Amino acid sequence: MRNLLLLVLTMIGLAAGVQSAPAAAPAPMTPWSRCQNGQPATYTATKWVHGSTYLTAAPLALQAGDVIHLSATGTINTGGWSGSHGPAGSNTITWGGNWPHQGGRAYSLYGRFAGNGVKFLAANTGCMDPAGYHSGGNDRIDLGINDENLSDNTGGFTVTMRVYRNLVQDGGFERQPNRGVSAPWHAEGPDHKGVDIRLGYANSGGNNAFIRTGSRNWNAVTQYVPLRPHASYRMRVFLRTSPVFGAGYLGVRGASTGLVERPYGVVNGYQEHTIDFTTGANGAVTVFLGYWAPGSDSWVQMDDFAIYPA
Ligand SMILES: [Ca+2]
Ligand SMILES: [Ca+2]
Repeated sequence: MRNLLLLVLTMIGLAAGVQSAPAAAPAPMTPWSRCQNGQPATYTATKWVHGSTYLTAAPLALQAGDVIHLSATGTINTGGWSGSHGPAGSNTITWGGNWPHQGGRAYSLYGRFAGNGVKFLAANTGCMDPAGYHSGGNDRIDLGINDENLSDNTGGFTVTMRVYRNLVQDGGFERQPNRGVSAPWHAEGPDHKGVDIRLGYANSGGNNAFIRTGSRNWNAVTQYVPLRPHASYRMRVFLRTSPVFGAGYLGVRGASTGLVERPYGVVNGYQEHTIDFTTGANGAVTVFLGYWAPGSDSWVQMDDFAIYPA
């Protein structure tokens, strides 16, 4: 009787298993999600901006894919009858005259993308995607005070700039120009590997990388990633494999010794792998994902590599 009950329960369990949808893989972590969720920025720096500043470079430069957050504290006195102001300036929107930021708030701290000259209020931007301002690739923000007469100003603002950046470049393979593996990505091993360009195999976006072979060789996709020594990071990647597969390994290697690697096997549908590591004396690591092939046709697809401060 007891065995029968177990059998019935097992059958119910199997039935439930058949009916339930496969668990969706978690969304890849992005600079935007890191900022929105209040997680540590990849880089943080502050700069004192004097009240008489026309334009001065923000403390951190921009790369493609960055999300940024600018905020400021402090007070400036802008001379004459114009009074004292915080970073948001006054409620007056400037028009005409010699205001540096036409259409901005008078006496405010503003930012300006060096690449296209687009200006914005920099008092407290919240999470901000430079791509929304048509700023792409390597760029710089300059900071200034929106005042027609800067020469009589005193005081200044302390500006804090946060940059949320995936330390793996082109971690989603969206900027790969062709089917081969191109910089900043590299390959190990003699067999077929490359990038699927808009073939519907990606975990996110349009592209992913793959290795496919019937050999018994080691093949891997790698990237050299400069990091800070003696710091803690988290690596993430999504992967899936053929039903017949070999011995997979992913992780990060230091300059001389292996830091962390993890085995993986058959994965049906994209699955996220996370590895926490510390760099020790290494000022850079090589991120890798590969496998020893089983001697029959097999493949692995990979997407959304990321390294962020832990
Ligand atoms: Ca003034
Ligand atoms: Ca992708």
